Amino acid sequence: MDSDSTFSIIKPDAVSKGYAGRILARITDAGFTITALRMVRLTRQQAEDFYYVHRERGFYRGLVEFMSSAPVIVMVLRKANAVEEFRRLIGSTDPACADQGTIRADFATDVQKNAVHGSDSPENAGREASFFFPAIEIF
Ligand code: 3AN
Repeated sequence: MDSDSTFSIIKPDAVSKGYAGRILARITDAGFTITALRMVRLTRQQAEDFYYVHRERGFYRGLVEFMSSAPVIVMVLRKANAVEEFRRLIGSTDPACADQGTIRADFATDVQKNAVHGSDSPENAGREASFFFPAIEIF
């Protein structure tokens, strides 16, 4: 995956509260193109595998539980400098610290139920996108 793509998840909290449409509008209004999208309910095993890098962290069990608790929307997004631009759009991990007008400031509940995921590097974006989408399903 090139550096102009990133991977995102609209998390169970935001999907359950009916925020998905408004979050997608924020994303496309900010100039991102959606190049892949699907709604999926993660199994516990899939959530464990996706967040494997965090397996030693105290919040790992709770995170796996939360991410497999209800459907999510997974997607690949395209824009120049996508990873950095998207992380700016979503704001800090903890919504209490997120800048005004960011997606997490407006839609997240707390540091775990923080509405959206955005990849932290182009390498991880490629790894995370391929976890959900074969190359033929990324337009
Ligand atoms: P980000 O998603 O902003 O890159 P990471 O990669 O540090 O943040 O954390 C991955 C996910 O783990 C977060 N999106 C959040 O759901 C959860 N998380 C991170 N820090 C905490 C924490 N201190 N307590 C509970 N959950 C957390």
